[in-house]
Amino acid sequence: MISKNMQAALNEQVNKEFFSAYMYLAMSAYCNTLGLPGFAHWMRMQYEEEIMHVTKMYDYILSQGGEVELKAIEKPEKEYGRPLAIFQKTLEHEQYVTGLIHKLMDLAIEERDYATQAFLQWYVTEQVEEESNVNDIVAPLRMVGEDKGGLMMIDQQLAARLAPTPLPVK
Ligand code: OFO
Repeated sequence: MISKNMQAALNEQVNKEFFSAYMYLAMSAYCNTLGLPGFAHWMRMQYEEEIMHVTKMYDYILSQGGEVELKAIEKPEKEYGRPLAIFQKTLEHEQYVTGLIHKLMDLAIEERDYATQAFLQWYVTEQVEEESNVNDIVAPLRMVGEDKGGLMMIDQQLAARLAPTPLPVK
């Protein structure tokens, strides 16, 4: 069982995760317009990953006898600048989401809600991975700058990103 307060906070996070998915889908479309199919693919995989984050939280709310309330999703931007700027924006966004997850954890600790603390631990670990993955892309992008050959090489590497493992259907 979760408190009404925790239920509201988790529903808010579901909405934020949906926004993340929406933003990465917009970034994917934008990368296509830049002629960078590997970047577009990476963003498309990130979109899938965010949908998985949404679904996992949605399932948890229901498993705790809570009510899911889906809210309107904010419109993402359409353009994100050059490749380095796209991934800098991605890093900033993931750092923001990490902060949100930590706030949720603070609430779970304050409420002595042990089940939600255990549940959120998965997201805490996931955010470490999310930030590290993006940092690993920002670094070479800084190095190559606008060099076409360098960007093409990174594009090929990003094209190799695998799809996230699907969650079991409830
Ligand atoms: Fe759901 O981690 Fe990214 O935003």
